[in-house]
Amino acid sequence: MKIDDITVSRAIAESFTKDFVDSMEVDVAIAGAGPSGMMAAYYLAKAGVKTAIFERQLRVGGGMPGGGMMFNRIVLQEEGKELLDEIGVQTKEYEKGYYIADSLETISTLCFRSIQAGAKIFNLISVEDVMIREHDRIVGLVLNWSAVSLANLHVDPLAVRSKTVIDATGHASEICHIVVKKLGGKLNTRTGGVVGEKSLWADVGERELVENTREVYPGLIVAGMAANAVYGSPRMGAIFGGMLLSGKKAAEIVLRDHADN
Ligand code: 48F
Repeated sequence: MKIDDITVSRAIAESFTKDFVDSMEVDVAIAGAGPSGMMAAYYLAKAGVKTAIFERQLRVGGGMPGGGMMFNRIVLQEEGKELLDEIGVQTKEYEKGYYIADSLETISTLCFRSIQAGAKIFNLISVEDVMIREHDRIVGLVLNWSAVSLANLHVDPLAVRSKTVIDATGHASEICHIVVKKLGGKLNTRTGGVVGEKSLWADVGERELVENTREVYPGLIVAGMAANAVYGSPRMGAIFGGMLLSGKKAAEIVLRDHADN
């Protein structure tokens, strides 16, 4: 067969555009393809919920591929390890109750599982705003190519509508910051704003992370490190069980809410 260059180009452009246009109305729009965002997407897609993730970077994974200080390994406690067993990532017990996994194997499996379950992941796209309607409810995300802000170009964005948004943007908790800054929005934190993460304390940080994973504003759930930053809990370094459990809990909240409505 002779390869036609234009067929290759048309296949890429048409296939991408079809998925992108289809994702303009989803059940759940997730900002950030780190471990918590992809774990949430996996459980949602597996349950038949139409889910899209928008990721600013060229690659997915957020802070996971770098492991701890560029040693590409991550540590998990028992509950986190069980989630890796479920998606087929190998772990080794290091000491009683402490499991070690390869950060690249983990993040690539999370990406593979979430896409195979039916989630769409769009990389190189940044969330630059939210969409709101009456009753101060968030009803979607406002997107632009990451290259636009990198090149400092003045280009207007496009929008996607969703029943629920998940802020899985990590330490920066960007979507919650947007809500506070642009909507004067009152988050349901003790200050009404983003409280800010505390210094490293893995034991407390991991425990509080799951509690902090919740609806922080109507239509907006916060997950992963963003949840601890928003509610004022400690960071935890390169232990990742909490991130996975947080993603799973975010998915469970959505499934419960969508079943009620
Ligand atoms: O930072 P990240 O990995 O968040 P996470 O899922 O996991 C945190 C851990 O990696 C680590 C940790 C472990 O103890 O604390 O930090 O909570 O992934 C967040 C992703 O969101 C993307 C960012 O590029 C990263 O891949 N992101 C951030 N802001 C935006 C965004 C935005 N405005 N639009 C799109 N993507």
